[in-house]
Amino acid sequence: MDKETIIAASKKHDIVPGRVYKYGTAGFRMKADLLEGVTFRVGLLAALRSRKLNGQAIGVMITASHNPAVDNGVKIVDPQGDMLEQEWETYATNLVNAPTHEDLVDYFHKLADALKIDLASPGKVIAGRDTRPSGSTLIAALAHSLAATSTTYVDYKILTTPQLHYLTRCINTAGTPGAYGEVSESGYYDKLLQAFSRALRGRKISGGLTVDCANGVGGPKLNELLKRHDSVKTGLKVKVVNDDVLRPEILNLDCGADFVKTRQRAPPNPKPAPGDRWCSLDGDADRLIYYWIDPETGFFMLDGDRIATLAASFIADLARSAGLNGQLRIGVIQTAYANGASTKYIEQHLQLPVVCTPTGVKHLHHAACSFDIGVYFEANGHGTVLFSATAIQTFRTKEPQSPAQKDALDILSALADLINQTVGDAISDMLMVEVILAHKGWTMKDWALTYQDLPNRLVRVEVGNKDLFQTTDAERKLSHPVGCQDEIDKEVKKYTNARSFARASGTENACRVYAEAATRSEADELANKVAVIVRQHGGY
Ligand code: G16
Repeated sequence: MDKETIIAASKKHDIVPGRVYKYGTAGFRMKADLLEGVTFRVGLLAALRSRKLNGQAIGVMITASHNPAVDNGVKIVDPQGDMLEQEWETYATNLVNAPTHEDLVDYFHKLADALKIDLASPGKVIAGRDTRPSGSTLIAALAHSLAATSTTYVDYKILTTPQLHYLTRCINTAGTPGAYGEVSESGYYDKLLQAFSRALRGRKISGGLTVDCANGVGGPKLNELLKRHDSVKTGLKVKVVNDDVLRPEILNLDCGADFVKTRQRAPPNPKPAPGDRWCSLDGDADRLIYYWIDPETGFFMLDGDRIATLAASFIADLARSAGLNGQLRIGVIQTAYANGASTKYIEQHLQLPVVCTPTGVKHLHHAACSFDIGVYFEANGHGTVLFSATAIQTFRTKEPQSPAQKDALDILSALADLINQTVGDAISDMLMVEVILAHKGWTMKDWALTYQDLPNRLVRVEVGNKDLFQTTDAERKLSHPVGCQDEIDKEVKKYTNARSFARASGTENACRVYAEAATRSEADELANKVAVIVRQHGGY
């Protein structure tokens, strides 16, 4: 690989100097005009990663998800569709921060030597982007670095984040016993729709579903899926709203999963009618939040915790009906943001183990892999259900002893195809929720009544230096700034059934404070008091 070619290409896509870039929870994410050089350099890392892994395809996704339209981001997808291996996050950070073009190429070659990567071997990278206009400049920078490193490159253009994860896995498993699906966007829709209809097993969905697409990429992609869907057969009647991707400035504006979750209310436009079933996707369609307006009590949200409990209870029941009791380990993975009432419900009512990890699906995904069936969801609606190879094999090969057992095994097998096995996927999760509600014959109210959430509040706190905030105990406690946690604990003690924690956001330049308590006013008051403490320690 010719050093001069890479240096010449790099000069066309310089980083903005004087800043420190970090591969965080969701890759590099910041104002889009800072990202051109970063994306070029991410291309170099992807080129190395592919060669390190014997030429398997590596994915690069350009998105800033729930963040404003002026932001963008770039992250790397590993061959099985999972997040970039953690050790490589450090290499990505080092590569992007190289001060000069010459230092960049030196580090690139040093890394190749240290990791014993044969630069003459073939490499392959695929890419996708959300609907942000800045995406095309970033894709051009990526293409340039892949050309400079003679890496085969396929641009899949506009995709949801989970679709790019799907395609990456499909390419790398094609022709093997673990083949994940057809390598195309239409293959994705076909796989989901076939599995959806199999999972329903003749049951019909009742009542319409309105889907708020955050004016992001989920809108056109959901419309694509619906074009291929037979609503007469399944009963699913979807109305798509907030799917305008032609006015970039309205992306995630007063709509979408993040708006609904953090504001704890429905989007103002269009307004849900009482009794209707609604859900919201986020800007890149990997998060999902359900809600409805109870005609008596008003807005009611069914977030990632509710989706996790719904999925875990349904799957555990199916496993029992299939005669797999005790044969498969089922567990639920949450983060510190999970409502305390959901954790109690899973442990005490569903009798399933719960694991708590730091924020970021990569952590949850990893923990879910230690179960045969790992249900993982962040409260923000980001998550999926992972089935181990053993579990999938069992569903396919176990000899059913009764028609009920056959039913349960077939549904489990269909769910393993319906639920995206690579990463949280709002469209696939939505179909899963619809299947479960249809099987249980549940309304939104039935689902809402399974347990009562503790009132909670999430507050965003701007601080001088968010990096001062370091956590321990799966982010439930602050180790730094020293003394800050003691002050938080002192406040928490003043309230009933209360809990609060603070952490630095991995996607925004701010800290987040979460508080829950026995009443709404106590949760609000506690969150505000902890926010004051965080601000005081925040380095202004
Ligand atoms: C990303 C990660 C999520 C995580 C979120 C946290 O979400 O993919 O797993 O929950 O960041 O954000 P923060 O660190 O700012 O609280 P997304 O949907 O923005 O890609």
